[in-house]
Amino acid sequence: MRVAVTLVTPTLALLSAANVRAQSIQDALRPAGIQASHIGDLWNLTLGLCTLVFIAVLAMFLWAVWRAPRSGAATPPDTSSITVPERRIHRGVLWSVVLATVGLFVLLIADVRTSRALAGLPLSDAVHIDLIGHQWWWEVRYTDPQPSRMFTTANELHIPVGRPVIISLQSNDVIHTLWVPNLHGKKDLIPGRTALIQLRADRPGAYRGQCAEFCGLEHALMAMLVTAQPPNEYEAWAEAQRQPAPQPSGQLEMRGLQVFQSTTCVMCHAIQGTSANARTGPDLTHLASRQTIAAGSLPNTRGHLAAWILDPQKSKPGVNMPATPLSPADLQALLAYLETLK
Ligand code: HEC
Ligand SMILES: [Cu+2]
Repeated sequence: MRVAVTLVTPTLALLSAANVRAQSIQDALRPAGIQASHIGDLWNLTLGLCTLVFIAVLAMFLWAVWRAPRSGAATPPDTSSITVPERRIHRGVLWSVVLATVGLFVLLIADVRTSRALAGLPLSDAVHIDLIGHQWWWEVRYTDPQPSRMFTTANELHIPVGRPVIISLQSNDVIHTLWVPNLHGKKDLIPGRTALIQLRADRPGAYRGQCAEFCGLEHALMAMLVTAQPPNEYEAWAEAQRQPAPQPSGQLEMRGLQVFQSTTCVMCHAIQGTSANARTGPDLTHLASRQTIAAGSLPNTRGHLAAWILDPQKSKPGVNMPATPLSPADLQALLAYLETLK
């Protein structure tokens, strides 16, 4: 299995080219949290048991072939097994059935125990996140009993190591599936319903997730990045995200904000601290603090941002953002402004 995974992973990485962040991992066999370890244990048990059965069946088959008497064309047919009941064969079949049943029950019990363990994650002091699936990006809302402490971001989750996280899942359009293999199994985002998933990261790191339900043309380019970090780093990140976007100070950046507010961008995007307050597209208040744009499809660099704004259809055909023709001066100003959104 390891071998297969090792062979398949680089191929997939090549296929999805730029959208795989080099430093993030996406690997169900390397759990980074307690929920994924429960699932990993179940997988190891299933693999171990099935390997034993496979080896046993193969060994018996080879033994039977090796033991069978050699015969030629002249050898008379051996019909003894039809006429004389073979007690040994009966016993063999009986034992196989008993062993198979016991094996299946072992798996069944392990499965139930895994489900119970997954449901038993202690949830005190949890971080609450609302995750909303869109074609083809993730809206992320950090909720809080105090409304002033809530904030919205997109496509990148930050979570504190060692603290439980309760993610409430909803969809804006079609069925999507959240899957961050290092942290947990899959869970569907179904329109009109709210599902919950509880997880905890026990090791800091960057874990890649992927929409795991075919949700339309750009399903393959609907990734997300989960950064699990020490609690103090997480708090600092959350505090920075709660702030509105800084007022631009330079001439160029001020002009960029004007470009943003006077073109179509404001019809779909929000930047806290400005008049832009639409929710059709990702919240851009802290765009520059994210590593990727367009749900993990492109690195967040000036060049990619420029190409994205001028013609998003080229990077992600079918995407729900139109091309915006801008003069080079306007584009440079807009980019300079977007880069201040730390
Ligand atoms: C009709 C709605 C619409 C308009 C108009 C629009 N966008 Fe978007 N934008 C979107 C959607 C939807 C996405 C998410 C695309 C995806 O990843 O599938 C997006 C993504 C982005 C992203 C990537 C954000 C991220 O974190 O991944 C940036 C940056 C962006 N838009 C900037 C702009 C700018 C600048 C303008 C104006 C020139 C603009 N958009 C106009 C809908 C729109
Ligand atoms: Cu999806």
